[in-house]
Amino acid sequence: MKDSYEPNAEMARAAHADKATYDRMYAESVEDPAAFWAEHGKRLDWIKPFTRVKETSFDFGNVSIRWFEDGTLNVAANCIDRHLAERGDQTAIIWEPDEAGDEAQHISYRQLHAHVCKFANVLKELGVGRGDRVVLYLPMIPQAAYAMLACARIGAVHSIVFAGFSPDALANRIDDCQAKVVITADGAPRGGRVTNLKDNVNKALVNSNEDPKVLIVKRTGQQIAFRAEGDYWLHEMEAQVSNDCPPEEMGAEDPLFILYTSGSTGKPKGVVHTSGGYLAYAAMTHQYTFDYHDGDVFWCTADVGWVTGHSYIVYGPLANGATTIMFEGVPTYPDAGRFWAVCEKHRVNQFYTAPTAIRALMGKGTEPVERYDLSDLKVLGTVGEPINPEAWTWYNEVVGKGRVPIVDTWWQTETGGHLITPLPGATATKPGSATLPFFGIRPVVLEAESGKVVEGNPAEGVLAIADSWPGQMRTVWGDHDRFEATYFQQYKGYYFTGDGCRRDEDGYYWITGRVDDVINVSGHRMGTAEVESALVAHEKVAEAAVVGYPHDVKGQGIYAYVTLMGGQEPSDGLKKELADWVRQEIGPIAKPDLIQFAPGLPKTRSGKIMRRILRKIAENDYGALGDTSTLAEPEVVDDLIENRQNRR
Ligand code: 6R9
Repeated sequence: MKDSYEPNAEMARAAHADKATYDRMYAESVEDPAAFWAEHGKRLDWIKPFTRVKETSFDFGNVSIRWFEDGTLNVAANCIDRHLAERGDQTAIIWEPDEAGDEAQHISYRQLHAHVCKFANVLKELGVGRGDRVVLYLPMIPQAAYAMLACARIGAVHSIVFAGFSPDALANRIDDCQAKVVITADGAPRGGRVTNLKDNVNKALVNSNEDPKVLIVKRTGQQIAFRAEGDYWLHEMEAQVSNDCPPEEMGAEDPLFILYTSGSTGKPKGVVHTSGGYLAYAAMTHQYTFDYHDGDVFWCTADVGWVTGHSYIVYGPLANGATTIMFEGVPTYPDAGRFWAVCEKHRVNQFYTAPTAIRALMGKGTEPVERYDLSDLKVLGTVGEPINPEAWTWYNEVVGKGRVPIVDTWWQTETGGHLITPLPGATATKPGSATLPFFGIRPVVLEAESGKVVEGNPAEGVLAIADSWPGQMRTVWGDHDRFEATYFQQYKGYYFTGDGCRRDEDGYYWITGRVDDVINVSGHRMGTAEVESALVAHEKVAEAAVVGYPHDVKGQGIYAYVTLMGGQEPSDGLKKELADWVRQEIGPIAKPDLIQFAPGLPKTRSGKIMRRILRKIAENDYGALGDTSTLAEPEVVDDLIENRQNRR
């Protein structure tokens, strides 16, 4: 395995940035961020141009992040209307349905405009206006993009809930943001199986404190439980509204969306992104990181329920007038060649996926890749978790045939867009490293305990960011104190990412994973506390502790230690019952991979569960258990080791 790859010279010549350009622009961006972003803020169409650029403070107690504050714009107009004169007939969205045999749809910018305007008028008809919240619980269909842009057009705030989440998770989010409308579909086909989304919404509303109207997209035509009151079919309402809907003039700092993400406590945080800064940053990173050029076909395989789908299926690409693919299906249906079939069929130029998908496909061998012509590929991207060098190399050699640069993009829901990433024409890559910061990003490595900045290379510690960038989240919905406490309290003056990292002798960043109680399952964040509270909600469970352990395909798997209520007998049947219970409570991604019944959990004398020890046991790493002398009952550890569930 090679450990470094220079950028391809031919690519560098045509790229938006070669190494010299990156070096120059990066230096400018950190020396005078206000001047740099004043220039690059102009990539958007402003109704009233901004005069104030950067007003940001990371001071704990007074954290405030405002970009382009006095400018006004409309995000949907930036993603659609301004492209109409030049590229009205160009395809904006290619929709690839779940069934490989079903026809793909090509939606031009002009058609997108009409769809979004109609959708926006339907929302208005349902009483939605500026600042109102709309929850989207949808499959990967074009209407998901229409709904997002329709909200943006009328100044409403969308909050997408991943369609794989349970009714309870949906209800919590509807309540937290007090949604006025929920948009869903009759059914969601994925990998040949159909989820009845409308049923889930009905269940959620039974437990919700809110009474939102429900707008239903007809996707499958299946029978649904349509309620006599409060339910509306999109197609029926669309027939009654005009397709003229002028965009609202919004402030740069008006919220565009809320997206809930797991943290180290049980309750998901509503990450708030605003309009001007977010869109400028999503668009600029989309252009530079993927070296996107006019006419290219871009495909991000994420779901719009995650931030990656927001920034790199919808907002970034459409702001750039790109052709973006929306894929309803999964990588392995009808077979393990599906990704590559779609790449060939739509002549994809930039392809962006997750390490977990690469590892799963790697397990199916090279034949499903070799069946297809992938010669249009120019850039391959990854996101979501650290990519192991084996998977990186397979991606490079088998998919890219050694001629396509790989961009390993490190970022978060909170950051809006890429923070650490190679640029294809500029950055030499090393398998497993996210490489160097994007324009305007000042990463620092801090000593975990003391918070001291680790100067010089190499360095190891936790990753923080020293200054704001336009795509940064602004607050936690309804709880600014939680925003400050989560990201700015522990290390004063910095945005703390929650990730550990290493910086090598060349100044390259290597993300080592979360340092908090968040685990990364197939690129999705799961708070261990969320899984624990689901487990203890089960009547037979007295106590539970959840940790991550290395998993070949998922990156991390979920390992749950469970103490049963008195009188309950451990059994394989009960394990299955508990795993299914969590699946039902939160969703399939939260289902524990391994459950171990434990008569007791290792605790300090003050009653704190020693997760460090549980993590080591789950990892089969007993040599490194560390100090167990502070345990109240050291002998429980021996029992845990004896009965561990891990393979090997
Ligand atoms: C975009 C997204 C964020 C967390 C982040 C980190 C991990 C994401 C990564 C990566 C190593 C990469 N992560 N990209 N780790 N290399 N290229 O995934 O957002 O769902 O909020 O997750 O994912 O741990 O802190 P989100």
